[in-house]
Amino acid sequence: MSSKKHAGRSMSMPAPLPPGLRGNHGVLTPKELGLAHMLCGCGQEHLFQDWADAGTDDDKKHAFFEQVTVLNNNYPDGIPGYVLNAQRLLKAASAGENPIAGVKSIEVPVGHKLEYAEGRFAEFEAMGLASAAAECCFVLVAGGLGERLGYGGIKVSLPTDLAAQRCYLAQYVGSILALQRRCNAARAARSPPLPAVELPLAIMLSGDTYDRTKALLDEHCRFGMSEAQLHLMLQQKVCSLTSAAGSISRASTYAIETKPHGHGDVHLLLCQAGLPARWVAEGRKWLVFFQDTNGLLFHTLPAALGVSAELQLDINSLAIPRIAGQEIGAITKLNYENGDSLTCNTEYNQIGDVLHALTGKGDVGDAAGYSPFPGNINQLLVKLDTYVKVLDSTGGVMEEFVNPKYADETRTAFKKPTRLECMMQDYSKALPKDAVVGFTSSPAWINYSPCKNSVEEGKGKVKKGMNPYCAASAEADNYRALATMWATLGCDVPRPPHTDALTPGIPIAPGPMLSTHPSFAVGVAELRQRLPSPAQVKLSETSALVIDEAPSAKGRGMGSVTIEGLALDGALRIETAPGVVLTVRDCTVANAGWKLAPLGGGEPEVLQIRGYSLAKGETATVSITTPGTYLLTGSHTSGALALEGGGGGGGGGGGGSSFLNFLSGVVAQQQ
Ligand code: UGB
Repeated sequence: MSSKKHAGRSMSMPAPLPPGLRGNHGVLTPKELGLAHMLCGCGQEHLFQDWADAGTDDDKKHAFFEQVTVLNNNYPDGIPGYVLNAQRLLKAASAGENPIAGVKSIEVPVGHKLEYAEGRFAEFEAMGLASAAAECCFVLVAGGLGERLGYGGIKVSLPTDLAAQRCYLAQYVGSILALQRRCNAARAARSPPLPAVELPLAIMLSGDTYDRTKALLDEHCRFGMSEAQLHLMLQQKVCSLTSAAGSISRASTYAIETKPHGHGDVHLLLCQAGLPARWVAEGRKWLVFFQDTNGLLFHTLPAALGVSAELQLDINSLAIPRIAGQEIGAITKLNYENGDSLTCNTEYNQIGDVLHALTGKGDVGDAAGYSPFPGNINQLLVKLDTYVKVLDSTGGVMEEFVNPKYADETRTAFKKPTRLECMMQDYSKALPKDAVVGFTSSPAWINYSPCKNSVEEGKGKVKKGMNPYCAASAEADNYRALATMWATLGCDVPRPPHTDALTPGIPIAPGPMLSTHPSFAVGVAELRQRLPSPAQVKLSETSALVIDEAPSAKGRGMGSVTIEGLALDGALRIETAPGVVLTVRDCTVANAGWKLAPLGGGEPEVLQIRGYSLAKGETATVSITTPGTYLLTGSHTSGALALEGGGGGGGGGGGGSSFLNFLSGVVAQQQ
């Protein structure tokens, strides 16, 4: 992947080998000796300190050079290029150089602020779904291990909620496939019909997450995606550095300490894989970048795609109103003295200083605490043809930065090793001057609630007046988002105020546990079809409703479950197989239901990071496995109920009540 300019130079003028290496000439291959010269040529002789003479630890020495080969190959211009960049950035950091030299003012960039189902929301959404969605490719960055969350597993395997137990990866893939089915239905209805498309998904993983993510995908048959539409990319780490001179840190006598280089690696990996160029050649137009644990991601995506399509934005940053001081970047427009301007993310650890320098005020909010600058949620909609041009000119290398924690005021020694980093959103800094840049902001309740922080970290955020962004808040916010959407359409869904009764120090939204499969409804117009008479839908504060439908290619719209009338006070789980079309009408369900319960100790980590478990008392389960058209009606008001539907020809079912009636024939005649 790299041009290895520096490696070539050091080969032509070999640096003298340090003592630790001289005794090893006999055991090292010519290639290994070349790498040793290269390292010494860029000031890394200390890496060979304490090396034993030939005959001792030889396997470890060969392993060391294998590691060097990987590190060298995975950085443009190799390790020498990395060291040079580090020296330059560390010198600037040590001198306290102004990162915004030449900037004369800062302002809020142009963008659309959308409210759910209000103003132009539905119009943008329709625009996004009509064409842009069929021209989309998706890129998930999931190389982060989630140390802040205190979870040992991979974050994409975490359930978005305990009610449906669907993991983030299943949620994401399910959402992409739901969009794909809508696109293909619309394409098939054209005259002449357009061929079906598959919407590709590329996932950037790291050494920490690759094997487990691949195993998760294999175990679940890629959650329904085809092999051809899924691409896994492996992000490598970079060398850690111990000094401003760019000295590489040792993990042990024969190993280099490495650290992640940041989510900006995604551009380099996409460029190397040649995917964007291939996608453009296939006629695709948009690229959606997103991160690993935002369960709300797809609620606003169609509308944001509509904004991108209407304004032909080269980059559209999805955003939420940002609370001053919140640890999310700020979308800013920087105006330079030479007349240039740059719309970009200013990261949360810099925005305070930048604002202080430019406005004299720092990162302060309005009366309600909000910064004037939209908050970056690292969901980026990028115009693909421009992206390919930028990759051609940059090789996918985005601007890097370094953020050392200095040991004292001399700003030379570090408290712990540092490294160069790069950020996905800094793609905007590589855009040509005439690029069209904007943002689409929506309220956080519908747009952003990731699962990033441990309970303890979350409590700290709450003390500062912010969303804790932990497992408990993410789960509650997922339920609350659906509850708010249903209520906006006119359903009776209570939304009591936040409380930390169950999760001390972390106030979360109580209310019904409402969890629907991504295919249930894509967009507000389709949700209206799924809930055609919202005044007839009432969920109690303590109810749980899970709709886990397998998508139906037939039936009314693309969703297979329509709720015309339901009064629920308890737990109802509806599962439908492909080809099932179910209407819920004049239906009452009451049972003891489910309850979030405090932990007793010894629970698995997935519950510990939440701080509670889910106690399932009684559940009315409706599981229909045979294709056909069904009506769920009547009243069931005692005990648990389990109905396994047969149907199709009108048979099957169970439970011995009028709760589930098979009306396939009758409804089929109506169609
Ligand atoms: N990630 C990788 O894939 N590889 C890496 O090397 C690192 C991360 P974090 P961060 O939305 O709250 C970002 O660590 O970097 C993936 C924005 O910069 O969760 O602190 C990782 O798996 C910030 O502006 O976030 O901050 C995850 O999916 C703001 O938007 C993603 O990158 C902030 O996110 C983000 O990694 C936020």
